[in-house]
Amino acid sequence: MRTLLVINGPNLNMLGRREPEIYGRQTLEDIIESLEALADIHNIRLFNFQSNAEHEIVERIHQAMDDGTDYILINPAAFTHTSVAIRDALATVSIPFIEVHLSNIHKREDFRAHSYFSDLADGVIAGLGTKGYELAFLAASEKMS
Ligand code: CA2
Repeated sequence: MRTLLVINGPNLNMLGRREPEIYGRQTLEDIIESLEALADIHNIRLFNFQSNAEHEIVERIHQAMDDGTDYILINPAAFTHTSVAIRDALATVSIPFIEVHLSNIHKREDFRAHSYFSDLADGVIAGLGTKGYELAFLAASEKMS
């Protein structure tokens, strides 16, 4: 059985409660539920992790080296545009990953257009809302098989 780790960065625990015009009405729990349903169908073990703290995300990525994680889906949220530390952690563990964003970061403020992750990622999905997570899951599932 393959293992997929889903990581969500800061403030994504607030999804569905604020700014629905940008991030939609679904909660993070809804997203994880739909990924869990897909994981059942595809016989994939799913780990789910959300944190508002950079060092916790770095540590969870380190842990992935020893817990059987084969693939990562990550929405680094605001850390997308700031975190060399999370980038380095992903490069260090060398686990392939897909970067997911709910909003189209290229259609927003200029500072959101740069990601510290995209050049390391297998793929990047932005602007498709929660559907982006499902599409990333399907791509990851194919890549792991
Ligand atoms: O579009 C995305 O998925 C982002 O990664 C979301 C981040 C943002 O900083 C990135 O530029 C793009 C922000 C996540 C904040 O989530 C909230 C959810 C509900 C209410 C307020 C913030």
